[in-house]
Amino acid sequence: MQVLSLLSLAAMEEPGVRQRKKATPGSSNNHETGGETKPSPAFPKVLYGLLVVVLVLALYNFSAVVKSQLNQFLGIPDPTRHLPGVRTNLSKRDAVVEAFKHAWLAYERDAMGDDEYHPISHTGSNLTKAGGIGYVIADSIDTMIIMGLDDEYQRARAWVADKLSFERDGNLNTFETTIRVLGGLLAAYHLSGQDPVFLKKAHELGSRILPVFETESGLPLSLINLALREGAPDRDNNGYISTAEASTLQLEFRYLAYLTEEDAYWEKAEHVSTLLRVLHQTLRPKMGRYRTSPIRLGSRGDSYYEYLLKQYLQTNQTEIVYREMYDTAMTGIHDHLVQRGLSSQLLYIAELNPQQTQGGGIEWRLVPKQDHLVCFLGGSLMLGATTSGALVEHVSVPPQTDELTHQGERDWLTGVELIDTCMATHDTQTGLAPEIAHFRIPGDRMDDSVAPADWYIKGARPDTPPPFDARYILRPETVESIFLAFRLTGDPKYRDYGWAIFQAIEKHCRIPTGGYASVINVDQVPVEYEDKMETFLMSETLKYLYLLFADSSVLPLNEYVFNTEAHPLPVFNPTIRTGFS
Ligand code: DMJ
Repeated sequence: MQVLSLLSLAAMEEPGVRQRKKATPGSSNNHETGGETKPSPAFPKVLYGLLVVVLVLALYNFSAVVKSQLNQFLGIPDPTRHLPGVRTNLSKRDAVVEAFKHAWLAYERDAMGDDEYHPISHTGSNLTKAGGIGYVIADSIDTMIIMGLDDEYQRARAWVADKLSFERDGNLNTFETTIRVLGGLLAAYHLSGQDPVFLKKAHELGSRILPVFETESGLPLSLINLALREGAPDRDNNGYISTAEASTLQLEFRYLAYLTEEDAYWEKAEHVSTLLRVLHQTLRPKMGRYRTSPIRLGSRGDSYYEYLLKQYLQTNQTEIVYREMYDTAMTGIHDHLVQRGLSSQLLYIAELNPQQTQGGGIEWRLVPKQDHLVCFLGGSLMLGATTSGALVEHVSVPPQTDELTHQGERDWLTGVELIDTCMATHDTQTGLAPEIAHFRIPGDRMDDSVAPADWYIKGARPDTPPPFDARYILRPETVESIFLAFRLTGDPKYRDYGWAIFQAIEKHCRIPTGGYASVINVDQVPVEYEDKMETFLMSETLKYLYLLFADSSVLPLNEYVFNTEAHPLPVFNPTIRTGFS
């Protein structure tokens, strides 16, 4: 199409060229009117002109730089700068499907219907004594649809239709239930071609969760009793709810509102965003019922930032307020949290911890600690750069500098570097990354023999029990970012990264009798297991790996947003508008 436009532009210019030549004394036309029989001197000029056109066209077609510059000069959008098809890597994609089946079939055999799975003891367990609500099943069902596992899907669907009950008189975590079960049912509804079973269950669950918002402030309560339809505060956390927990319900509730046309879901979830906006804009954490707490992209903070961008994307980039909140937050992160390793210059995201000063004030201390959870941010920044940070409607793959705002360019580069850092933390005995990495800083008094590299696992000592930080619990964040980076760049190095992680999981986490287990020390071979297979292995880690090796037309990024548990929800044009700006 664009080649055609260029040709028609060139054709339109031709007469003008001839006209100018006509007016030139001694030009070929003068000879033509003179009726000369000898070859016209204009002929070689036409040939010459044709040669130039052919040359330009050849360059246009074979040189991306010339094409891009010509297009830019002529104001023509360049198709090659848009999403090129990324082909499936069949053998790697199928290896991931096999891994999913290895996990699912073991769960189905040993613990069907239970909320959690323990692959070494071959048992299941539930989150409350009142019985399970199918955490694993709801979390896995959309992955089955995406992978085309029809037999497994039919059995899981039958369980949802016949056995899933929310009449459970016990306290469940509001955030986890929303992102895993509600998110999973909503994605299953969409991907199954709108099977009403899933919407009915999602609607019922949403209505049972809704009472958590019945608080003085409108901030949700951390726990929900689905049978009593009553929220409850988390006493272990003195009744406080973390930023991430309060702000990671919105994609699910908005989509539920859109499907059911019940505005309450939208409004209650959105009210939380209005409260958090004030909090983050004024940077006065000690407001009213807010408590000063660490500022971090890891646990208790992570998905707040993720959902700022994704709320903007979910509503087809129409809710500008979320873009503004996202942009402000990313600038804050760059101003305060982005750091570099001492010798390697690895880019990482530190934490800010509040400390009481002698005068009773608060001082913020930078802690060189990065949770594995933070690794979601690399891909998220890149996705944000190509949407919130884009100057054009369709950004190239990979983006060209002139397509991004200054902030978009900054975020893109940070995202790329952060993924490399996350990959560097896989440089362990197992090739798996630890739960938490610390980075060397001047004067840290770390012994070089314990922390020879730029990053280290705090508390790890030979011949002593491994610290909590040394675990790998099948988390998805690095492969999530790798998947996004691959879709946005087409750079095969990301498939290599993902494949290396997949192989490490296969080698060290796979239990021969079925399922996958967490390992308690990524720097010890052979590994010791923790008898737990987290549900996010099947909902996130294996789904993102599958998508990494699949065709880029599977769940295109401009049509879907993935909730924080990797459940894809479609982008839609909202009928309800944000009530704040
Ligand atoms: C998932 O349950 C979600 O991604 C959540 O936002 C935090 N991380 C876990 C997986 O690591």
